[in-house]
Amino acid sequence: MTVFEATCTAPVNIAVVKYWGKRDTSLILPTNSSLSVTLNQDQLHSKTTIRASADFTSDRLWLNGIEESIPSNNRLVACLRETRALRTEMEAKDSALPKLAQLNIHICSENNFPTAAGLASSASGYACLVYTLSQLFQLPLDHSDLSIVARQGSGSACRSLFGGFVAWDMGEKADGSDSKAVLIEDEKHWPDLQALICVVSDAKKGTSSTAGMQLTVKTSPLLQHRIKDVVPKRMEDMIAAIKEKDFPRFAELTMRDSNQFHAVCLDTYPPIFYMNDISRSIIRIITEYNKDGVKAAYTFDAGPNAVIYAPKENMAEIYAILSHYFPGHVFDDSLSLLKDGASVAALPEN
Ligand code: 2P0
Repeated sequence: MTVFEATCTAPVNIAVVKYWGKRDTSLILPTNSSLSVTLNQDQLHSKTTIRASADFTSDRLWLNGIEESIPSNNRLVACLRETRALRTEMEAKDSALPKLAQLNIHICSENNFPTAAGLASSASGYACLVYTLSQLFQLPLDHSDLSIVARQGSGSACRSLFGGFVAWDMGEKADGSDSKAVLIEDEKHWPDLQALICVVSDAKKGTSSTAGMQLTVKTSPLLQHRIKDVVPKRMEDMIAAIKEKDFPRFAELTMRDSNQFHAVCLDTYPPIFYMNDISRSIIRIITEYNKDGVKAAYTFDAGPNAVIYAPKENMAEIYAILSHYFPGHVFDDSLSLLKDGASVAALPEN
């Protein structure tokens, strides 16, 4: 029996203008546009293999070697439904195409980064799932089109369909057809920019992003100010800073946006805390390091781990300073260019 198979990898992305809040929770439509930097996937990626065969009696999924239920995962079901519907349309138009849409599939997905790196895997994971399905089904879609499907797996996943600097345009339409990822500049644009990932804690976060952001939408007046008065202008400024490779401007916008994201978490009722004392110490160290001119930027997502962006020439010094204050196990201290991969460092809890 013929087995059809595709294998793909997809990268991790770290937002510099954060996504936080949905206006539609089932289609995953955000309350604001966002922008991220994609880390090189030679070092950090999800890898997915999907097989389709008439021999398979049901759809099955393995994540990092452990079988998971598909029917209980609405988001995964949505990605499968959307891609199969597109394949069904293609098969209806061209009878010579193999009938793949009706076959059961087996999905095997794994991350090459250690769990201890504290990176969210849903972005690279869903981007990879959707891209691999598109390859298996030979879908005639570009990466922006595919991002609309990946978005329905996890919002931040839509931005992992591109390398480099990627905006997620929130869109306006109720059906989500204009809420998609757009490439701002590719991964070759700013090779001097590097990222260092500081692992403060690898513990699972207390409040999931999905639950946390909806509590924020429901309860935080500050979020309303952020989405109306701050993010639209910040998106424009950030795109200009990236295009001009203006590091001090990029860095200030990145740090301000991280600060405001954590402020809206604190403004949520009851409040959500993602940073801890070590996270706040890292902010103080980077602030002190920047006192005579901005040489590094911190950003924190829905957890205590820091990502530091800096020009290549400053990275060894930043690494030495952080290692001095937070000596600990180091996963990988190679300070390669961002386009060649992020550096991953580990910092102890206290
Ligand atoms: C971001 N985060 O822009 C922001 C910054 C966390 C803080 O995207 O519910 O895991 O799957 O759409 O994508 C985390 O949210 O949430 C996130 P869902 P997701 O990267």
